[in-house]
Amino acid sequence: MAKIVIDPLTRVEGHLKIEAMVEGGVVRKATSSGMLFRGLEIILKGRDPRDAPQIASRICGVCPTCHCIASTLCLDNAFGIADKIPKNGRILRNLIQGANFIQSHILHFYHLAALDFVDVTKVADYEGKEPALVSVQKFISRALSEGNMYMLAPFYPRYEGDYRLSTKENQMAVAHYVEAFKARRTAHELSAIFSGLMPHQKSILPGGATENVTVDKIAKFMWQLEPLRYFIDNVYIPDVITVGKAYPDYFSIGSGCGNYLAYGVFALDVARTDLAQPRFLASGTTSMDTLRYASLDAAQITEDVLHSRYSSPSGLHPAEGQTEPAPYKPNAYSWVKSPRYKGAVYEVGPLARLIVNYAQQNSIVCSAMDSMMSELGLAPVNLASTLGRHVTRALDAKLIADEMAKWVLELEPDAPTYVEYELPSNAEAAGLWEGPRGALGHWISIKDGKIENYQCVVPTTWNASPRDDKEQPGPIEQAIEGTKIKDEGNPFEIVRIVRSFDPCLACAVHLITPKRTELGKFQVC
Ligand code: NFE
Ligand code: MG
Repeated sequence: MAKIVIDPLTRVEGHLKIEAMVEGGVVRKATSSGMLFRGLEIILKGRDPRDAPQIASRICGVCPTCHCIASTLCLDNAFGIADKIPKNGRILRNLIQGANFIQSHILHFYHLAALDFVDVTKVADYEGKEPALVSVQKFISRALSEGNMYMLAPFYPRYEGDYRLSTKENQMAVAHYVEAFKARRTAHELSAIFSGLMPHQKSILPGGATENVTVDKIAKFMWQLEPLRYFIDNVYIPDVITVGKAYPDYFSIGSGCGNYLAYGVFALDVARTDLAQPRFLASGTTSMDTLRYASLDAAQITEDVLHSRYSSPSGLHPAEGQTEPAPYKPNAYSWVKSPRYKGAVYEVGPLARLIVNYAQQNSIVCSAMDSMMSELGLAPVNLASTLGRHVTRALDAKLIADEMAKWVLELEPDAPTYVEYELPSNAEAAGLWEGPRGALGHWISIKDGKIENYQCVVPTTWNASPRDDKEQPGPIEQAIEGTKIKDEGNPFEIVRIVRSFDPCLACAVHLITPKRTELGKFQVC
């Protein structure tokens, strides 16, 4: 049996290690390990609850807005004002959140995952006019002419994939890699119109949002959203389709657990405060086997820690959750806990979000997904795959950007954006929302005006979870198991599968020297 160790698996957020046992060219067992302890849940204890949204948003620089909103929803609920948020406050939150979804999805495809399918060394003769592209082009040419591939960072070192795009398609993809930086800047600036700053926005707080709504800001937002919608429709989605047509087998590779869960995102009304709140993308669960929609019961969420580096009890609901680090716990191989729903393994993320809403027969989602499946000749089951996750993430970006163009027109200039509240001495509450990478939950308990307990279960906790108390592998582990590996010394199939989940372990840096020649370790045992 051969053992593949990929540590760190690069081009994901944070430090992720993947191990795979291969026999007869097929992965028989895979493990996913979060190699970083952060302890934000512990840091929050004992603090003023009103500090939680700002501290919790520091969990991540890529998805800070969803953490801020999940934390704010906890406080809205705890303070008894969840159904009193003014219309402007609700819409401002959606717009600030939507801009971050767009930024994050473009980042993931162009700057993290697409390089698994694009061969930058094929663009050496590109005659571009765009200055940024020309400089990328020059640096690639110099590295190739000097025969020093390590000059090609961040494109190299890499596993050598079976690169199938034509030279022209590769050239185009690298041009779009450069354009995508500008798109991401535009998305951050879009958010900042109403959030004041990105990342770690300053506007969203319990009761609504602080930024006043003016005609100028509405016009600026509309004007700035348009280039992003153009980029998504004319660059991002066509590029995903190009990759999909070149790699049709990746619509059957990396399928995963087949169960999907979403908390829902983008409030359309604040009349209700529970998971039945009308949201543009609704909460719920489904499975690829049945495609039947079921509503979600948040009381059925638990977190196992049998194989996680915590000494706290296993199987607790997050409202009762504990975070006691135990770095040397026997048989533990990850700092990630194992969230489960009704004891089963669930995938979260854009695929989960859209397939749940497809099962619920959300007409906007069904129409977008049916037309994409028809363009690529796919059935729904093919979306449970490496490229299915990319396709649904691109559609997620489009659907959200299109709705944002409508929401901004619903803002009412000079109308209130937040309501006042009183701080209770004691309360317990949850904030369930979605980040770009999927279902995000925060749970708070307040005692004597201070945070007594705070627990977060983030999207990557679901997807990168290790085996649970029943030894059920997590979604990423299941997606890798059963995969055929052409060459154990160059396991590009594994990194393609893992990156399709867009994992984010934490915003910390694990250093690797530029001279290090080893991408992973390969041993026969
Ligand atoms: Ni750090 Fe995040 C998103 C959240 S992932 S990127 O999206 O919450 O676990
Ligand atoms: Mg947690």
